[in-house]
Amino acid sequence: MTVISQLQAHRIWDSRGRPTIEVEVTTEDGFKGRGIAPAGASRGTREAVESRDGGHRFGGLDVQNALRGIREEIFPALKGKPVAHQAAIDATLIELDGTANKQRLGGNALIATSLAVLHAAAAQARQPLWHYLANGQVSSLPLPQIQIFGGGAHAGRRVDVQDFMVVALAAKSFAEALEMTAEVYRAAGQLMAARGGLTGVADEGGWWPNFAKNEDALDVLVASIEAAGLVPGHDMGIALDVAASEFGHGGRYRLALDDTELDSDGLCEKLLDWIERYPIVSIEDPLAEDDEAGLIAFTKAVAGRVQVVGDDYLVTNARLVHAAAKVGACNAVLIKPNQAGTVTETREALDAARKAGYATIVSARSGETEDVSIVHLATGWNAGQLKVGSFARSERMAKWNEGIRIETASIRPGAFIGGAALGRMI
Ligand code: 2PG
Ligand code: MG
Repeated sequence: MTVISQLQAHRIWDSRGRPTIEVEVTTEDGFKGRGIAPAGASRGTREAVESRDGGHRFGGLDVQNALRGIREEIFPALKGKPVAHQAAIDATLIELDGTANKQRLGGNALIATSLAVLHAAAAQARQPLWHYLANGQVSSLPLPQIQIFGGGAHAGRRVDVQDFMVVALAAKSFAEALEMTAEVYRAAGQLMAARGGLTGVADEGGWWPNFAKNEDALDVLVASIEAAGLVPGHDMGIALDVAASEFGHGGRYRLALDDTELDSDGLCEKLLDWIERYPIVSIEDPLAEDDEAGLIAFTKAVAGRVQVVGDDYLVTNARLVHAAAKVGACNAVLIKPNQAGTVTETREALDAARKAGYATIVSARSGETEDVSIVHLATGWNAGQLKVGSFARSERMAKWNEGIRIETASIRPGAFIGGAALGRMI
């Protein structure tokens, strides 16, 4: 069995022009794998912590300490280990770091290394990554959630809600889901231009949210779906990431754009009202990560109708997913590898979600690169759904385009289950 012989780490740059980590693993027989750490802006407090140098250089975001840790500690520990033993390698990384939140070596150092090992293992198996991960099990292309307007922490808090997205419910294939979204994205740009509100894009490529109220974004979204010749709620649904932890703590929520402050029940009511009036099929982080009672109440109120996704609240952590399932909070889990810190822990969170009957959505971060690993994870692990940001800018399009390549090259017809991938039942 082929073993790791070389591991190189260097600083590259992410989609926000910030430093990030790239690791390249080489096996003794010359197979290579590359992993890159993405970076979030709206982060859960319980996710794996990045190692950043602090100081003035690059706003304190340089990663030299993390790179040193990879070279001086991680490489010696992994050298000579079989590249296909992902679980053992990830266990070594976790042990080496030795902290509960990976703050010593850094979640960014660990996930870049873990992903590089995974890619090298697929390379030595001479398989595309998704195929290697599927390991003979059924796999399918995920249903995309694609952002049309960016907001919250990704748009200078111009609006409070972070992601206004669409879901191509009627698409028969991944490629068709993208075709439908392309038309909606274009229509939304034209509508914004007509309103005099077209002023560029937010961090994930969604149109800049030039709105007077949060709800206006929903109106323009519905109008965009119609302008694209699609039927809202039938062909195309709406998905929101409220990212409520960004504007709410201790059960109080301050919607700056709407100039209102709501308690947990008040925000629940507002969202329920939106669900009545707009074709919303999925809501992520409807309440803050510290508002479990609110999340339970909201999940119960929309059971069977709307997917309720835990991101900041569950941070791709199997233990937290188990606990949420026990109390009935959320019915779907966002799966972000860098929140967990290793591939194995990411997979454990996905397995915990499945066991609980929760849907799963593999997700990118707002700070991304050309790395397309998450498309392979979503497909190979048969996660059902994928969230990557908008339909513009190459760090996003690289991933959508990778999905097209996988679908074109390899998947059996009928493998795309479309809207059926949404979790709504719990
Ligand atoms: C999220 C992600 C992606 P960030 O909240 O789901 O939209 O944002 O990477 O900034 O946490
Ligand atoms: Mg989120």
